[in-house]
Amino acid sequence: MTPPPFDPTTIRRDFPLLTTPFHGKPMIYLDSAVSGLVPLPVLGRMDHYQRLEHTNVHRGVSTLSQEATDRFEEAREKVRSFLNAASTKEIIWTRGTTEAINLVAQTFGRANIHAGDEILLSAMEHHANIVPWQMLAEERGAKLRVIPMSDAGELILDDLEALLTPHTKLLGVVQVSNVLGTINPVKEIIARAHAKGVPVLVDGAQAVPHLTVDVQDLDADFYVFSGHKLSGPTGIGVLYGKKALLEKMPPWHGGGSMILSVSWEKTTYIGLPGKFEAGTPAITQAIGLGAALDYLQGLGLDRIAAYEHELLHYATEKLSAIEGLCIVGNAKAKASVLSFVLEGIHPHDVGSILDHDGIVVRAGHHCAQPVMQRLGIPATTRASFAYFNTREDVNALVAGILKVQEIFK
Ligand code: C6P
Repeated sequence: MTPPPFDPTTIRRDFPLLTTPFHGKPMIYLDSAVSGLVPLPVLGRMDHYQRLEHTNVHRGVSTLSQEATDRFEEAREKVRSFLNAASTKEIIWTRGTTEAINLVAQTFGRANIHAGDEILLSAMEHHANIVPWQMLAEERGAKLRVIPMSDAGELILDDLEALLTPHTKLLGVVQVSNVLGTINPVKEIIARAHAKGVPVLVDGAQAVPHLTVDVQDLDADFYVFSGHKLSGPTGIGVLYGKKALLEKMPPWHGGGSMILSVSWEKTTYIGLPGKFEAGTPAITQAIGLGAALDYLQGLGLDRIAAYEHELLHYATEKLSAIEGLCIVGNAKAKASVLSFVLEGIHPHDVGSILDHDGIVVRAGHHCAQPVMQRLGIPATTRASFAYFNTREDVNALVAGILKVQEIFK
């Protein structure tokens, strides 16, 4: 049976914020890269769980506790299936992308990275995939090296083999840049790193809302993302790691739920994934993330990707036609992010004036200061698109930008 056409008008009804007056107008939300809106079915699922199903998990013999544990573990299975991981043992709940990367740095990193070693990162990483490694490098006397990028915002991979030295202990790369929208060829990068025996961590925070991800096909060693960019709630994220690697890594946080036995002399730990999940987890949020995956899969991940691709193309054409506007990030492969600068106008002013018109965008360095330094700009204004945005939203953005230019004339 042919599915009905992708219809953002109907989908928009699931997002009350889009019909709530904002500065006296309906809101135009073009900031899904900072955090996605959560649709009603996901809110409903969390509300239902919290009202009628909630207690702590992995702790009790009560029916309520066993059922809460089942719901929580079903959510983990949904994530496993979403990423096509081989096992739920490879899916570790975290608070988000940032915590997942810190977990890898503090466990895999501390166990494997020593004085004189190198960590190779790309020039377009978010601070979340720089700072944890810098902290570790400082502690260990290791060194960060950087895969350069072109002015268009594409990684320059010509010298990748030379950058992968016998000292390289990990390569970290973002799949989709949060500033430039660039889709990096992570499968190729992983294959080339593996040929030199180097494991790879992929930051998928901006990729999972827009691309179909198969961690086995990518052969990623670690893959991380946040629930709140994926139509789910904040406070929940995922570390995927290959079982063989996770098993060798020491635990990170210690406490309840991650132990097999504790005495004053010694503690022993349970296996995966619990070894990395000390304390009461974000149960409602994990169930919410599972519901978000159901919701997105119900809309069709391929259909979302195709729709957003077309919308980005439309927006790129429209914004390119504005005199005095320069798009930042012109890679051939891009997803859902459109950064720009306006000649003679600071991005913060652009963002504030658009905001008064009910258009929500982000202005700043987007937690990627090295990208700004590389491009020689202090900041950009960034519009980011989701499956509920429409051509009308793009037209409103264009009108808003023209108004900003008029004010600064
Ligand atoms: N980027 C943005 O506006 P957390 O905060 O842990 O959920 O995600 C961090 C993060 C890591 N990697 C990438 C590529 C990201 O885009 C983000 C979050 C937001 O671009 C907020 S700074």
